[in-house]
Amino acid sequence: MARDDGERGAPQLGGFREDVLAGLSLPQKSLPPKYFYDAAGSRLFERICRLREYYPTRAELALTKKYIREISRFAGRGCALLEYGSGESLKTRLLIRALRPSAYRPVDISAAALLRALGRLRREFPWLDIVAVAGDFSRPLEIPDFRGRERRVVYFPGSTIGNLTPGEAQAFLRMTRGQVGPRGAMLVGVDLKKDANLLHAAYNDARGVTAAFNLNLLARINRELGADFDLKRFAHYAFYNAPLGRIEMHLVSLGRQSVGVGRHRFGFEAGESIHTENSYKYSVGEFQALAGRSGFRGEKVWLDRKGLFSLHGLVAA
Ligand code: SAH
Ligand code: AVI
Repeated sequence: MARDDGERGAPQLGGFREDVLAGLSLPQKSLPPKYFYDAAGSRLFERICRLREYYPTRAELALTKKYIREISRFAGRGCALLEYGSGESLKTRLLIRALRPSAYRPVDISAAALLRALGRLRREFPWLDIVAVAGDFSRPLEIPDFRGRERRVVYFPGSTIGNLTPGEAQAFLRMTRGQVGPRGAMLVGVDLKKDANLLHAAYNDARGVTAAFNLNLLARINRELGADFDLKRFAHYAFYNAPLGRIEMHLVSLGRQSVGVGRHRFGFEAGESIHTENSYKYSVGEFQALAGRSGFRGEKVWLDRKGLFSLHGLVAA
């Protein structure tokens, strides 16, 4: 497995500490969602994907199964496949079976999730050239041996693009447009706008797995940065912000308190929150317009039977 720590060999922990201290110093405290995914966070996310209320994984899996022939005709058999935020590479296995890519390059910030996926992929596809890259896709990454003669296709499923702001999503799409070149393509999974009650349930599951996923961020800061967050004094809070078209996740302080992170202290008023994640929802037209501003043209779009989730096939404009 290749490891890319982003800043020329700087350890990832440096970035984590700086980002946490900077985020907790803002008037609206906030933490980047990429830090959810340590080994425990990746496991919790995999449990979220199997929850009754969390429809995106099931809907995307179902539409991928249903349209796999069209999807593989669009991407082209034998292409070189690069996946961002691959996690457990669940839907990817369907693509690999249908596409028989010449190479597969999964990229994820969670080394633990990548390693588990890698073992399974190697057993199931012993013929496939796989190099996993542990790194942060919000920074330039070196992808080993991706620029051969084959068509290059980037796969970005799961609506992970929704965790970026529209501006960040546009910059990310521009970067991938450069990576796939003029003959290349992109497959992007995008969660659709829908009834706010359905959205609310998906991010407030009855078993509290999403709450545990959210709170694990504080547990991780305690573990890795020597902080003293008292997890019982923070509560998971998620709601749909309709004007901005996004689910917001927060951790709300249950009382007035002060928390230490290494040598630094941060005060919290009762009810004050740390904003931990946005999950943007797009209509088909909104996402195609965003892709259009990023050097792509939306050529295909596949939806699940209930119209909950979309998979966009983008080509270079
Ligand atoms: N693609 C999978 C997982 C989606 S969860 C699916 O569809 O189910 C989001 C994934 O992106 C996680 O595995 C997480 O570790 C990864 N991720 C989040 N931010 C990242 C970043 N900045 N760089 C690389 N990987 C990231
Ligand atoms: C990875 N990402 C697309 C998930 C989402 O739905 O925004 C992360 C998540 N957060 C809470 N539940 C799931």
